[in-house]
Amino acid sequence: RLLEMDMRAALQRDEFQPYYQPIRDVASDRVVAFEALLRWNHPQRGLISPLNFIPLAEETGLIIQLGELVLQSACADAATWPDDIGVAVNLSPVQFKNPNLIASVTEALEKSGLAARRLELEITESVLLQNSEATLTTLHDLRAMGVRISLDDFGTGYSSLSYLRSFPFDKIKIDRSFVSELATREDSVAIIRAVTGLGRSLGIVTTAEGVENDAQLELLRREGCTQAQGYLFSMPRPASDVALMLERPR
Ligand code: G
Ligand code: G
Ligand code: MN
Ligand code: NA
Repeated sequence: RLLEMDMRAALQRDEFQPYYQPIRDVASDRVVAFEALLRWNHPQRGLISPLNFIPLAEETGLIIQLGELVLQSACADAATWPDDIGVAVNLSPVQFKNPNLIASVTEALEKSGLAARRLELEITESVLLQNSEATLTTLHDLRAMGVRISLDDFGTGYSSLSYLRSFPFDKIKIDRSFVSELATREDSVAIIRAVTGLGRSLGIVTTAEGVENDAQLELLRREGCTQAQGYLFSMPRPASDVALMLERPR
């Protein structure tokens, strides 16, 4: 079992690092961004998935430090990439409630010299669950800085559509559960069609997650989905492999 103590020690020993997974433009087949996905490189257990430590990090508040680390590293790494390549960072609802968030994003951009438009922040519906004034103010402040805001895991929460009215998101990330069932379920095709249509009407980029094969990609292309991400292109890999992922997109 992982303990708070282990996580604190691991932070000291620098065992956390973001991995990167490419996001491709479907029409042009080009890589347009990378999503930062946190990994714990444990000396005994090897790579630990965030599924196994983010909940504890959120309970203990360590997510603030971890989130800071991801944000700073992702901006610093992205600043070394070609300047038409963006970087997407996941934000926990706990981070989002932290009054220091705006300052921390500002600092990450200033220190790295990364243009704000190259940073995308991914939030899930749970951030909007309270739909509080403070949440919306923070989103608008981030947007005013030039940062882009994505709605992650779209379709898995409660009332997704109302969230699209509460804030003008730049991007909708279609949850991978819809993509994985494309070959076997007619209704998944209908859902993908509806969401990409919604994106087009609202002027919001749509990104399909969890794309694992060519049949899925072809269908997404046919439905006019803007971007695709998944094992078909690459697993998440360390920053040192980004050049390779750009050079050899498949
Ligand atoms: O990369 P992987 O599939 O193991 O990620 C599992 C989950 O952890 C996903 O829901 C992903 O959004 C989340 N996650 C990955 N990296 C981060 C991070 O840096 N911060 C937060 N809050 N969540 C992350
Ligand atoms: O919740 P979020 O969308 O941020 O999580 C992304 C998660 O999806 C990461 O844990 C990442 O490792 C995982 N992932 C990325 N591509 C694929 C894929 O093609 N198939 C599956 N099953 N998982 C994927
Ligand atoms: Mn994400
Ligand atoms: Na997702």
